[in-house]
Amino acid sequence: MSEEMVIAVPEAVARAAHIDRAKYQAMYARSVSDPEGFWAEHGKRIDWIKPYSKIKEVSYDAEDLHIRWFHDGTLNASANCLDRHLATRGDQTAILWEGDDPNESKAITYRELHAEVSKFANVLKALGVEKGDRVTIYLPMIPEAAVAMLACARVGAIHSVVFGGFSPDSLANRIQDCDSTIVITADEGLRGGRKVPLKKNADAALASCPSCKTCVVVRRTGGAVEMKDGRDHWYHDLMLAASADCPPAEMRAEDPLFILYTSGSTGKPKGVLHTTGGYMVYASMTHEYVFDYKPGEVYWCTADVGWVTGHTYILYGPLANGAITLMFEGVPNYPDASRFWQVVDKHDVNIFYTAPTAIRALMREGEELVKKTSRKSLRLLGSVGEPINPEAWLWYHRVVGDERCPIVDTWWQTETGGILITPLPGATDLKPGSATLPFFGVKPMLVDNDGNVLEGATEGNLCIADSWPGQMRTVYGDHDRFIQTYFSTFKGRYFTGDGCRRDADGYYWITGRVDDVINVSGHRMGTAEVESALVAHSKVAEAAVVGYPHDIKGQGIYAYVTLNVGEEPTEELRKELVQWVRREIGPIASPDLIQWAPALPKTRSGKIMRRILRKIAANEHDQLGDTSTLADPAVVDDLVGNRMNRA
Ligand code: 6R9
Repeated sequence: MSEEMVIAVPEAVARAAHIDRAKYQAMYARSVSDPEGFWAEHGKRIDWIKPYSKIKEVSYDAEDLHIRWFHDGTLNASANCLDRHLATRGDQTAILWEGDDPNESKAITYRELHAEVSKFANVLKALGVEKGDRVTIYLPMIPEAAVAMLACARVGAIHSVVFGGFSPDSLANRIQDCDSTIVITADEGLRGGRKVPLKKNADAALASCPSCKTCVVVRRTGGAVEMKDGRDHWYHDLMLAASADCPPAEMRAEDPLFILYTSGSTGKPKGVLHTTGGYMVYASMTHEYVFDYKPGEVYWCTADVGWVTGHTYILYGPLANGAITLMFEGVPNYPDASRFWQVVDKHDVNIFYTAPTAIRALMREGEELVKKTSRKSLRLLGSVGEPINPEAWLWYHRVVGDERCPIVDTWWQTETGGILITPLPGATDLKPGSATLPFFGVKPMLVDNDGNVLEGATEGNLCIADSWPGQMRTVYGDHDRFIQTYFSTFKGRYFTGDGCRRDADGYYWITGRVDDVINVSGHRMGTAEVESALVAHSKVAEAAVVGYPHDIKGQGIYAYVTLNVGEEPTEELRKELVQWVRREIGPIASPDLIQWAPALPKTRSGKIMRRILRKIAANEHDQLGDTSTLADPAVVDDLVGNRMNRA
């Protein structure tokens, strides 16, 4: 082992785990030397209606790009999450729901969830939803979100979940992009004691979506909302009349299961499309092995179902495995910053999976808030969403896990469907800050900017050499963009957009995005999206947005704004622009710092030199590097002189 700190697998953990070191090595070796045989065997962990005979049909060649897994098999995802468990654990809790208010929680059994999903599937059918139709879901973290998603899967409709923090405009764009004809929302959401006007936002969005003709509204808070005759229906009214008998639709392995929009390097979010068979195999397998899940354990992933982590590791993976999955409506610091650990004690949570930004925020509140809780039920911790700095890792390990619980730092993406690089708790010695080693069937590779494959201990662009079953299949409605974005930078390989270091032990250390995507509190934000929101303001002439290091968020949003001639750069305008971006995209896109830029640094050919803007934003203006291609060097002097981040 190399010089970094290493935390060895505790022997008791290895003994009790599904996978120990020897098993990992043997299984991994087979998974990459004989993928067909490996996945033929592991594909069986899912219930198929018609078994597959084909395993993997993949070409990463841009001329003929296709990705198909278990192609001739048929199945239904909701049947795998519900029906298959009724005989063995129908009365076991499926979803353990904890409300925003600490006095509100409920347990829903597999049998109850099966009935609710079947009813809502019948509701969808009665509203005219058919196989292949797109259904937009804009719900808070309430059980109805799971019901709606699984009901779509049951009838073969494609769900597109839009995070409740997105603005009416963002919601409208996502409804329009996939031509969805129905939206499921709630009167209001509840987070940290505050109400989120979901129905009001949906109304505003629907005003610009004429082909979306139906809106189903879940009553969550009872707040007053307008209901439009003929378009809007109360969820609970529709459910009253619905039958709880709805046979699951027989879907082909490659039929779409869901679309999930994610930010890229251009202004327009991409509709990442996942299909049914491979995704379900990969979601359930990674959930069982990465979290070493054992029957009866309480598993809690704190993500929102609006993100891929919520899709795969609150819903599909755990439910396919018959797990008890905890769903939390609230936030980490309400009523106080001890809430996570209170919930852990209240429900005897065994496995806890959260994001580094939450850990850093709680770390700042001090140990006492953690230490006053027991947490003795915990046995495994997880991290996802961004690189975890070793300091936060060690705090999580020592303070939250009492040095007893291994931490799985799981690297993956919306596009990958499930975890690709991760420790397995019984098999992998840990190094704080490293996502460690690849999961079964995953072949990471590092390449330089010219595409040359780098061997040994090195650093480069992270690519994946071959397909795995959970991989996205296309960008909805734009297959060329799929090929362009992921398979053309480095021919014949899937390019992740991340930079990465590999150490002498073969451990992977993700260093962050190498494209124009920034990671704010574990959420992906395209700088181009924020820029186009800014320039949509009537007083803004030009804008450039970069990320800068932020203690809690990981990265903060730093915007350089050039105003139209004659506009005054005032404090009011600065606030107005922040509000404007919040309204245009959503609170997660709020600029943290806005610097007035009389001009932006450009090359003689007019390209904005973002490298320089990043350095100034990071307060590293003494390391600007080569500035000889600048059209006007005085521009940079002005920006350095008036920089906003002097931390
Ligand atoms: C699951 C999810 C994906 C991007 C990814 C990378 C960053 C995620 C990470 C991590 C370092 C980890 N990322 N997990 N970086 N270590 N354990 O977050 O999906 O929202 O699509 O973001 O997040 O940069 O490329 P998504």
